[in-house]
Amino acid sequence: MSDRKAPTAVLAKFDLEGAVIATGPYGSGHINDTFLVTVRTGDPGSASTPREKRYILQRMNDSVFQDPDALMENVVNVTTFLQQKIREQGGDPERETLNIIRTKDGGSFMRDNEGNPWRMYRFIENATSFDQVEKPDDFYQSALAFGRFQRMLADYPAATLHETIPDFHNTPVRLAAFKRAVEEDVCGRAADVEKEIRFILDREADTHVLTDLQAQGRLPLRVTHNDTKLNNIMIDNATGQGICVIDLDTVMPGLALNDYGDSIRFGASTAAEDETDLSKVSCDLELFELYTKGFIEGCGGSLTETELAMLPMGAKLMTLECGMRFLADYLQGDVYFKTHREGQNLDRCRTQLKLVWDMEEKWERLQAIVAAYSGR
Ligand code: ADP
Ligand code: GN1
Ligand code: MG
Repeated sequence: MSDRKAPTAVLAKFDLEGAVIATGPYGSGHINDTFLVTVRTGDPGSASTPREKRYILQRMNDSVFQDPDALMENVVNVTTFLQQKIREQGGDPERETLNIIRTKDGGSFMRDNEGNPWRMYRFIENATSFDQVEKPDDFYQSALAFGRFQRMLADYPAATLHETIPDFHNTPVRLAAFKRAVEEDVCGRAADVEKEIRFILDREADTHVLTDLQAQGRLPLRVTHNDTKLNNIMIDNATGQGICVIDLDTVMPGLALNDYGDSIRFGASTAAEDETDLSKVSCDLELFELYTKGFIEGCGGSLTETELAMLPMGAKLMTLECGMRFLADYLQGDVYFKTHREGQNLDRCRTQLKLVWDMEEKWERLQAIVAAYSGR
């Protein structure tokens, strides 16, 4: 990230509960520019001890999300809906979903002088978002929470949601975009990654398995999160439970299998997403099992027979899709995902392809695990 501090002019527009005392870059998301903002609350002249309060400020990535108004309308509506549900269930709506901090003139976001869109959330305290599984139970808890999240949105009016990124998990469309990136080869990088290109093209037949089932009406469209990485959930430091699902930019109608699969590709891997030593990368069967158990439980019996049967395919396809997205971005000059070093998107692609390969090797075992938790 180039800017180390949140711009004062932007901070001044938000309705904060005190004077800003610190700001700095935060988190490891690949899309938005995220800052932690700390304010000191209370009247400086009063006898009571001043307290600190924290916020998350984000410059939204408007080349990825081209319609910030539509996106924030989704976030406002989804979080309001979730807050109501959480309240009804006796939970804490200020902690168990995102809370938007309004601008002083009541907006859900603002634009700076250059037209960049910025928004702010209440910081979820005493909870952690993990970049890798440290304790297996955290992964199980994340599965429960992502499953529950989907269940809570089961009666959300899906038709009112804007599609913030069209065809976001349409794998055949992603494959077509990947092929274009290979053909155009704008950076002259394709020749060096022939092996990876071939690996992806060899799996063309897989890419449309789920979209075909969907087209045949055999997979239901649900309101899903669509970006269920482990670091998009806050795990409560005290209880160890998945307390809050964050990063709601891609909440859209989608397949439950994609939410399941995206979590597996990220969290059930034995290595980081950008690990350079591929011998360290594999799909951990214990973690696969834990997540499968938790997700099925979290969905509370709502998954259909076909969805259950297709869970391993969901895991494989989300991993393959992510691999082709990373490679397409590498070929296009690293214009989509944030990178912090040369070749990082290629490294990310390679871990995904290694995971796909490993899942194929373990295919029967993945299916057996899923069957054991599906009541089949
Ligand atoms: P990106 O789309 O770039 O991934 P996220 O919205 O996921 O952006 O935010 C990046 C990181 O910032 C998250 O992984 C998490 O660590 C942290 N974060 C985001 N929102 C909050 C919040 N409300 N409270 C605490 N941490 C947050
Ligand atoms: C991005 O925003 P973040 O870092 O949580 C991406 C996901 C990818 C992921 C790969 C909007 O997620 O689709 O799976 O990187 N989000 C968007 O790590 O493209
Ligand atoms: Mg994120």
